[in-house]
Amino acid sequence: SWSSMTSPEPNLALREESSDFLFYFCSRIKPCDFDYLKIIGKGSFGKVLLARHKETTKYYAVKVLQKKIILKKKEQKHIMAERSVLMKNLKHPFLVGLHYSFQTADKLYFVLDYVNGGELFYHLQRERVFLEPRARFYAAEIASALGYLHSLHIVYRDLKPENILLDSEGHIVLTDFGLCKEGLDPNGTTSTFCGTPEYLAPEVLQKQAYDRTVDWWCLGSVLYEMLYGLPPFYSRNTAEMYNNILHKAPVLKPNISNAGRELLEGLLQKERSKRLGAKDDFLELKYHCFFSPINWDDLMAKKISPPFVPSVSGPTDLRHFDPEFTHLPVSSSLCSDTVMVTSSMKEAAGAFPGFSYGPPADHSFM
Ligand code: ISQ
Repeated sequence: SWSSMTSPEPNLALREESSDFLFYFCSRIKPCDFDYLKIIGKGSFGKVLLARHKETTKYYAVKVLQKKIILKKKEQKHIMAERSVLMKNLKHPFLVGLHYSFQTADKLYFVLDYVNGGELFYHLQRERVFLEPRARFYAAEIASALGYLHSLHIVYRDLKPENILLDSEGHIVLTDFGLCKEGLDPNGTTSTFCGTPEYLAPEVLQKQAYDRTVDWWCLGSVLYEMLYGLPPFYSRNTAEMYNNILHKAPVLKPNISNAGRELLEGLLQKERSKRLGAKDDFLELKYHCFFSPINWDDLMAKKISPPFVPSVSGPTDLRHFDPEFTHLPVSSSLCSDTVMVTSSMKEAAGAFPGFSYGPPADHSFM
């Protein structure tokens, strides 16, 4: 047979690359199918844009990553991991949905749900703290999303403020699977350090083995900040904060309920084997008394009215996005139809085989 005569590797690579090629020309979706309206987020790898699909006039958040930068950082495995995570057919009410991914010679594109209620922590900063029922609602929606990911053997790992958005109704949407927004250190050199360490679990800080329990630590950090107004272990001095995360007990002042403090103590356990969720994962949170007012079936069905509705007038209302981003000019190169297979770009172009994705296209005309 074929497979016994030749190594399967080259065949596989060929098939995957040509499928990208086919996808690009045959599918209904390509960069120029969208109008790129505004930049709504920016990181070292690329940016997130508000885009309108020309034909349907539907709005999407399109994440555009520069292959060159990813390759320089030897991060392509990371990106392919994000894509495969996003595409494990993930469907959950509190996880951002991926509609398509595709690539050109120099860029990768993710077409995602567009969410414009603002970052959860934008609202937290305005109000300093949330009352317990509101914090409980957000923590429950986040916990159910994390529990869902864990059930598929996915560890989110870097739950952090900027990845937690509200939709226009006030429900949680988690974004960014395995990508860090920050990345350039002050010298502009490459760095493996992603963002601030405030939510990093002790085992991650120490570069030890980690598992799904890191997510419960991060949830504890988010809940702590919602209730107390500052992250646990916070210090202006980063070295001190590191030290606090590793060695100090969290300060749990008695202005919150006993159930709340007990939950935080369980989630912010430094030793991961003792952390709440170490044994039965999400179930241990689900049945914790802090969450006893939550009907989890109603929560999943979005039947619980959000405690706060962000004021947005419509999809193009960008009031909750940082003007630092939205005032930037949108690059016109996003819709230049310079297609793959140009020789100088071949190195970058071939590095992400099988990246492109979309609903099956209609090839009956061929
Ligand atoms: C969706 N809507 C707004 C902002 C976003 C940022 C990252 C990923 C998805 C997003």
